Amino acid sequence: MTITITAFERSPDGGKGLARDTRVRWALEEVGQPYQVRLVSFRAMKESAHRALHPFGQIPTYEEGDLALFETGAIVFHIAEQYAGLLPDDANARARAITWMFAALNTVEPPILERETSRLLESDKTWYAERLPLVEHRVRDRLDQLSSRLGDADWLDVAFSAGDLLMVSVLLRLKSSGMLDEYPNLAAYIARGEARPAYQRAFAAQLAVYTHQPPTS
Ligand SMILES: N[C@@H](CCC(=O)N[C@@H](CS)C(=O)NCC(=O)O)C(=O)O
Repeated sequence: MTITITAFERSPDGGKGLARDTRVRWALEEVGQPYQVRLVSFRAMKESAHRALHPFGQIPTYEEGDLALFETGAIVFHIAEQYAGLLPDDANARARAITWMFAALNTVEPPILERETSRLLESDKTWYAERLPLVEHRVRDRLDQLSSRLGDADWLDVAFSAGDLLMVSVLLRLKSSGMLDEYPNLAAYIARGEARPAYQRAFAAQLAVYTHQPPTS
């Protein structure tokens, strides 16, 4: 059955791979499943046809036969359940990998997103300079904890899993912040993720969408 995902027609990150379709592309590349991409504009994302797939009018979505999914975590989990390569067979190791998926999206990503939102939408506010260090402190708290837990290991559990895929994807949001320089083991962990051939293919595919389009006036 053909798998179709949605992605930005024009990603606001200019092809840095931070839009969440990259996570889904990466998961599909890891399990070796071909997929099609339907590009959507910001306007189309808010229209009823897309909202039927995604109630919040966002990307990515995932369609496969009668099944339509939204929420990257759920999509990556579905892919990991359907195809071998992203979750271990051992029941306990599998449960731990799923735990890391939730940890990436529920515990580590929120302060990182808060920092991004603050920088993007609040920099003109009088209280911005006072608030940003507080927000960055919350990010560092999580990075400290994650860095301690990872230690010298290559991956969060025994072998690369969907938990690492989501954690690396979340941490990549901080790449341009300079904050990761304080955590050499996390920087190396992200680099290991980025070096995976499946990530490289996913990154190249999302970048091609951007570079193949003429710039807007
Ligand atoms: N929790 C959702 C978040 C989806 C999300 O924020 N998508 C962004 C792109 S990465 C989007 O569509 N933004 C445009 C908008 O919200 O209007 C997920 O993980 O899929």
